[in-house]
Amino acid sequence: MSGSDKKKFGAVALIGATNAGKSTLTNALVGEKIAIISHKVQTTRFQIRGIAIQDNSQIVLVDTPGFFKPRRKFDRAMIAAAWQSLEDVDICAYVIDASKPFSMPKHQEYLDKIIKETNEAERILILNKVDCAPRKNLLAIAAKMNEACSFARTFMVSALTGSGVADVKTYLADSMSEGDWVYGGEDLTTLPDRLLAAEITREQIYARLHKELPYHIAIETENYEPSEDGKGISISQVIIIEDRKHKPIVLGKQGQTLKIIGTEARQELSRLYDCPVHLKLFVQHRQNWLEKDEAFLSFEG
Ligand SMILES: Nc1nc2c(ncn2[C@@H]2O[C@H](COP(=O)(O)OP(=O)(O)OP(=O)(O)O)[C@@H](O)[C@H]2O)c(=O)[nH]1
Ligand SMILES: [Mg+2]
Repeated sequence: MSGSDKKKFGAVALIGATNAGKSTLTNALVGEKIAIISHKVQTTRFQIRGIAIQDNSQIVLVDTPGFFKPRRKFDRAMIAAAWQSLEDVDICAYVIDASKPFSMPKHQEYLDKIIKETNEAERILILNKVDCAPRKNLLAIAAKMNEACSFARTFMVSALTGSGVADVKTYLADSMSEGDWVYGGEDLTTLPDRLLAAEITREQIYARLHKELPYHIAIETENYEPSEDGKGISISQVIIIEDRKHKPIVLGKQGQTLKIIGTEARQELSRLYDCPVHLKLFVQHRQNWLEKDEAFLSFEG
């Protein structure tokens, strides 16, 4: 094998404020939807590893819960998962929503911690959402951020349109170290199917239910097995609500809201797995559930 044919492997954490577009960018780099996305804040609840391949490199992309002011025990576990991602990655990519008004003090707080927590890891800066940010703002943001922290590179991308994403992927692939691939060439994520299926339903809940409600809801996949005819997958899930009052809202008039959530989730799962999917959803009340230890999704893949 010549030098340039040698396999390369490494990991990259995407961190930053909630809603910056980390999950959208993870999916764009992987080339498939493995992380759920929403216009609401606090969507990603635990580390999700996506796997991308470019040339001889296998890149593990660690998508993380975005930073926000934690209020509950559950919130604190989410933020801790984001910081933990820096423990074993080669590159820390700090992602910013460049279309939002820029506040250096807010970023400085995160940067100080990033500098402290990234021992060996290289730091890169990604200004996202350039499709709706004025160009002169981008240059000013890049200059201020680079004054505050030494980034090896700064990228300007739109994870939504894909603009600039290929440059990031090429840079990451080139930066990986020589070494065997840890995952199979076909693998897109380390997320178990049951958990991915629960996430897809949660995404529909974020899209359909308003205001604060999605933050008080969790999904558990109770059953995931080949369907009786052997041609597809049969899934049943519980939508866990913390407050009894939320039940009629999740169900909707004559169960219509739940029906739409189920249909959309089933279609998405069927597309992802490329086979028919039967999905049954139940709603269950568990008081103060998000304050309990078993609510924390401590999956490590
Ligand atoms: N216009 C535009 N919108 C984007 C872009 N990237 C992401 N978004 C939108 O921004 C919102 C948040 O995207 P996510 O990928 O869920 O953000 P996140 O950083 O993973 O958020 P958390 O999981 O809460 O930390 C969604 O509505 C996306 O469609 C982009 O490049 N341009
Ligand atoms: Mg996310």
